[in-house]
Amino acid sequence: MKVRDYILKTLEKHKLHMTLIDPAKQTPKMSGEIAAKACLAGTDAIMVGGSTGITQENIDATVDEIKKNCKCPVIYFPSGANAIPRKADAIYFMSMLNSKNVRNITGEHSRGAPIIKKLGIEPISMGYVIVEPGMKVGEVGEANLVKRGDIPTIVGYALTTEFFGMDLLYLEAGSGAPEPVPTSMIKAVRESVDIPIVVGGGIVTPGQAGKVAAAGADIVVTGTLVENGSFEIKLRKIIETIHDS
Ligand code: 1GP
Repeated sequence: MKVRDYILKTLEKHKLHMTLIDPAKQTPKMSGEIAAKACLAGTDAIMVGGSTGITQENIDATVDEIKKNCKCPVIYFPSGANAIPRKADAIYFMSMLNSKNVRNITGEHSRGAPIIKKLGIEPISMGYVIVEPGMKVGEVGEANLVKRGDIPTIVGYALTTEFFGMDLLYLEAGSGAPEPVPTSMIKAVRESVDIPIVVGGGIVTPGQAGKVAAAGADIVVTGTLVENGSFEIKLRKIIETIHDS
């Protein structure tokens, strides 16, 4: 089954949790171990990527280790066209709609698309919008950050994503953000578009995950949480909260 279909079919049953693993933060073997624990905890897919330090070597080795340890789909969460993992099941073909640099809107995409086509990786189109504080991805992506609570602007980007015919919309506060995207913004977006909404950045507790899901997120992403030692119990609670929402 295509990963896009898997996401849509799963959404008919429950909301999804995805675990983001950054290959630059640990060895490929350790990434494989994290993926194994995340799968046991019930995550629905593994996303692999990071804003900096991605090389063809570390991304390929990381995807190999994850696939050895976990049956979930592995989706590349790209930072550019320079290193595309050969064995990923799918790639978020994502345009950072509020970047000031065309490179992040369509530039890297037009360089990467022929490689993706050749490798036969499934592209899943996505509008990617960075909300304050944005953290590293806001900085390297040269984002014109959407202010926290700026409903008209976030709704404008959400409608743009839907009108462009993209599969998913990702509202990103940035990895390690002190707070997730405000629930008022997620609610307003939910009321404006029908496409699935992904929310990530700064979600580290079941309470936060529950609020984000209740506000209208269909897919909740956590990354930083799995980088810190023993995370299994907390992750399991977060995933249960999302699946029960
Ligand atoms: C980052 O949204 C993801 O792109 C995950 O963020 O690392 O804060 O969980 P965290």
